Amino acid sequence: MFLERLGADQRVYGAFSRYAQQQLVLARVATAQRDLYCLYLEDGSAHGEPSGKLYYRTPGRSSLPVTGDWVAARMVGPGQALVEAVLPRRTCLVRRAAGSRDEEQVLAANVDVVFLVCGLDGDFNLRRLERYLALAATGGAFPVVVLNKADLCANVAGRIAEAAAVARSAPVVATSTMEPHGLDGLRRFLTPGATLALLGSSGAGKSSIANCLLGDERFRTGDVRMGDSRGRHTTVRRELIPLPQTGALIDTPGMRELQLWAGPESIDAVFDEIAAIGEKCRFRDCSHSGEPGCAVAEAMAQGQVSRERWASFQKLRAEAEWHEAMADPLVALERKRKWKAIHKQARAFNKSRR
Ligand SMILES: Nc1nc2c(ncn2[C@@H]2O[C@H](COP(=O)(O)OP(=O)(O)OP(=O)(O)O)[C@@H](O)[C@H]2O)c(=O)[nH]1
Ligand SMILES: [Mg+2]
Ligand SMILES: [Zn+2]
Repeated sequence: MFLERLGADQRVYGAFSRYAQQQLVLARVATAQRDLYCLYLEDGSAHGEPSGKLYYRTPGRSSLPVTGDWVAARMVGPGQALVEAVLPRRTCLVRRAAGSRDEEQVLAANVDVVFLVCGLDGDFNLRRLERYLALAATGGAFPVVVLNKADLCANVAGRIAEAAAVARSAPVVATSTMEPHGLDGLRRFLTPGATLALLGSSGAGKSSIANCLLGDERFRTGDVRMGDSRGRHTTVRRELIPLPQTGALIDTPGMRELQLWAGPESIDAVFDEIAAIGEKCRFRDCSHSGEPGCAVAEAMAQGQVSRERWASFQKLRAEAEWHEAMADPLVALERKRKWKAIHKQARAFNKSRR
């Protein structure tokens, strides 16, 4: 069963069953570009477009098919299909759309494990890694931090330790596509029917890793600039490809900047040690910016939390809160009212101490 190999399980077949009676077929989206899709079918592949009903009744662009989606398709000719419905997504990788639109963009759907690839050359950046971890937390995919190009790094153990401090409970694996056993650390995540996705900046080695796991030079790779290790945006689309035995892999283009589409709770999940300390603050809604009895300020003074990580948490939290507030004016109003009250209390307290 080809689609089973690609990850179709009870849940997928269950969600599809109502469409089976309408002479539709189950398919998985390999690529989705400008409303043109490449689909995997149980017996082959097809090109697809959204049906008029799907296209015009969609609540927003993010509900249209993306790479990794399970869909119900109507065959309208040899190798030609109309996608009638997108089955509920179990997980997704979502960010804020590039440009000025305040809109979410779903990068891929139904991803089990997301490899957050970071090169151990000039690409290594813990603050960026935190953003990627927040993206994974938002969509529910299991994150694995992949430190690639281990062959170029003199202190791999040190880098792993630094990344692990930020990754918290997420595994950190060092890899090299240049060494015979360089990807052994990733193999345990290739479980039956699992969908893996590769995310990271351009030049980190996502396509090189994909090719090694596929055992095939399926994706084009490109060299990086000498000075700053930046890639040249060689990969230009998101594409799902079956792995040799079981499961599937999604290669993606390097992201120039990652704008999150995350709620405050995903940020708290990524910075769980800080969020936990924050719960000990005197005020339940402490903004940790000078209120009395702030446990975070105390933890920083004692060196339990680094200044960089704290600044990063605040920045991402503020971004998330801003988006949340933008989404619903009533939420924004309520938040403002609460903060005002807290700051008033804090000012009064500070005054009384003086
Ligand atoms: N030394 C070393 N070089 C690597 C490794 N993995 C990839 N590279 C090189 O890094 C460069 C970029 O690799 P790609 O696989 O194209 O990177 P990418 O992440 O797919 O980049 P985009 O498609 O632009 O997003 C290529 O020159 C690869 O040969 C590695 O483990 N060690
Ligand atoms: Mg690539
Ligand atoms: Zn506080």
